[in-house]
Amino acid sequence: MANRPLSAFSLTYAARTDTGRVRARNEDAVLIDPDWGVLVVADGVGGAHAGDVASNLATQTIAERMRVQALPRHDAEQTRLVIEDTIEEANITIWQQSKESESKSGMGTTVVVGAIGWEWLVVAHVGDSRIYRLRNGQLEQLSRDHSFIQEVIDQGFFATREDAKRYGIGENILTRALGSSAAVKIASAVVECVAGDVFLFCTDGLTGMVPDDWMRQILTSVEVNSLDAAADALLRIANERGGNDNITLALLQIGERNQA
Ligand SMILES: [Mn+2]
Repeated sequence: MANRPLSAFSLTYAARTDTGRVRARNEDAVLIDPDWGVLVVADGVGGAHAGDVASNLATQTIAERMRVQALPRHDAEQTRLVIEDTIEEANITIWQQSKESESKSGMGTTVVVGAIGWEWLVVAHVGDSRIYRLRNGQLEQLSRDHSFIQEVIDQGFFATREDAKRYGIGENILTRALGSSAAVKIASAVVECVAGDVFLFCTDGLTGMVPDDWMRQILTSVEVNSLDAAADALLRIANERGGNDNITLALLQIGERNQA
């Protein structure tokens, strides 16, 4: 493991995953590895009972690959490409296993990944799990869902998500997922980090239950409470508002600059 600090900033992590109040099983998966500065959240879908197999394959494959191959931390663009390769490898692994047994046939998963560098974060995703950044009290969604509802909005058929829902467009149709074919298109970006930023990686079991402005308020309270308190609050409110789906989140707080 690295002796040098991964980042110019002190970093704090928190993660939670919960079955929610309706589903019998938790098919989400989450992994945070502070030693390697990596966060992964996945939401398993489809298959008979293999959604959790797919989501865990995604988090484990990505984490293992990170541990054997040191990320080029000085080079954001190189790191972004390594993260994309790693997600492609997870995709192949899930896709192959889905072909090998009947019980895993059709399994797939969303994935969101964050990998910290010196003064930046690489973010990457496939599917409708999301990445948000809180900065100066503003919550910004950094990812765009790979879902049918997002697509019809982007194509101009509806002005807002609420309009599309009123028209009967379902929210659960993914246009991209890991494991559904041998090749996958990944969305990725390099994001500069500033002291005070809070990054949220989460599944739709959180965003479908908790309005953005509530998430913003809870994440803003991190300044006075702890990151763990914010993680607990987000989970609790998602459950209080119905907990219709598995709820999973990972938080990364960019603290003060480390003293040289
Ligand atoms: Mn979900």
